[in-house]
Amino acid sequence: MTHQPFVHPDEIRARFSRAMSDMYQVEVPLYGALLQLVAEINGKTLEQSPELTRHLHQTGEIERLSMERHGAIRVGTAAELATLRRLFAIMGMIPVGYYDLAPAGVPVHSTAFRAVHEASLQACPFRIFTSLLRLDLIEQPELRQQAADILAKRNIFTPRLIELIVQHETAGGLTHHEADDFITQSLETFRWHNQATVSAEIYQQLHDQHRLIADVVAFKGPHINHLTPRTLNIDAVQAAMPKYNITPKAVIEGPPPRHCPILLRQTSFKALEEKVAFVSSGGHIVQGNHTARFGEIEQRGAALTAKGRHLYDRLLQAAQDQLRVPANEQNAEQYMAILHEQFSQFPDDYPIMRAERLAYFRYFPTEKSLKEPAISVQNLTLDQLIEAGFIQFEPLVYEDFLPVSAAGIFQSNLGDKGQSHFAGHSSKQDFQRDLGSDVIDELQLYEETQQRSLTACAAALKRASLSL
Ligand code: OOG
Ligand code: NI
Repeated sequence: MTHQPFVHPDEIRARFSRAMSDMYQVEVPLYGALLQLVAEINGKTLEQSPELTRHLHQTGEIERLSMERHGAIRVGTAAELATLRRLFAIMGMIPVGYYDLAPAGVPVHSTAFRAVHEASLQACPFRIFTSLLRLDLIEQPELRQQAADILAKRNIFTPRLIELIVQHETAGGLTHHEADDFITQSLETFRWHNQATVSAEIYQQLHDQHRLIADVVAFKGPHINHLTPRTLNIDAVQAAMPKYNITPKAVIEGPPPRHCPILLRQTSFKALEEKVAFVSSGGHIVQGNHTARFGEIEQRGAALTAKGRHLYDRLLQAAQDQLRVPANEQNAEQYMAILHEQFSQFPDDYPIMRAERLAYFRYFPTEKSLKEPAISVQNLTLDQLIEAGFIQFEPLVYEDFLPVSAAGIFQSNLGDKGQSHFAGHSSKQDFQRDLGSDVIDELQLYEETQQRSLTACAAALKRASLSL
């Protein structure tokens, strides 16, 4: 018997990411318009900034820029979440991080399925922010039970997709033919359905409890609710959106603009009102609307250490406390001014951020380290090697999400009214039990990538090791 080679998970992920983007452009044409705007502004930004262009070449990010995006879905049951984990594993996407959004008034908790090694991230950085609805936060017991019953009846995966997941688990990979089939079949899970699975009355009850609950419970599957390309200048895209007839949310989430970007800045266009058919118990169709799907953009910066993240969280909280009310159209300018003021306390210079251990970096051997006799560098520390021009460094890109920002994105697309927080306790354990595995600690991943780059520098300098 001849052995068919397996397709690399990175390749399946890259193809899946493209297929999702193609499908979403057809489903939500405004997302296509947003992509064009982002590509135009990325092009201009690169022309105007040779320093940024050099940095993107050095780290290889230039090659992943146009294919970079994330998406988001919301599921209703533990079984759905656990099967998604097995589905995403086929594409090398592993659950990283735990995000509890209940304190911000969104009844879900979430993880991000993504590649974890820098080489895989370089091949395709596609991530899916995946939320599990917390039915335990629905107040009325009857409605809670009704929602659970509706969810228990649906099956969000095609039979062939389940076969392929099992095939991957038993054989250890998918052949070309199977991978093609997998992409076609998995798109079915994330497709939009313009027919609800419930009557208009039940939809309304779910909606009155929380719009998000209706979005998860009333439909056949976890439709992709947005996709997000990476922009090099989020302020420019935000400002240009209205000219393209795209209405942006009031403020950009995350840190203020900086010379040395950190973490993640995000903004979105408001979710569209879409026609939905509801089926009454008598079997006739009632037309209605549902608002859930939107487009988003993100600008990524340096991954922060626990210390840097602590500082970020503190300054963001201080800015929000100072504003007193949630940021909106009326106070957007004031909020940005406050944010700017607060973040003057966060060093905006890579060498200082490195010296103060606020961010993670990747280290590269320079030309000089390849030419000079290795003997002269054996006893130098990392700082001395940098000083002497043997090693250079670049910030490591943040590959994850931010709970406060995510809540802001959810909120702007769910309408601003509604509960400001849920009292239920945070439950990473429950989430991991439902997922069927632990989530990976993202800081550990950044630490490992940073260390691998130091090990590569040590090898180039013919040294046994090199540490911070
Ligand atoms: C997810 C919102 C969070 C992000 O980029 O922070 C998110 C959702 O609306 O389902 O995608
Ligand atoms: Ni998003």
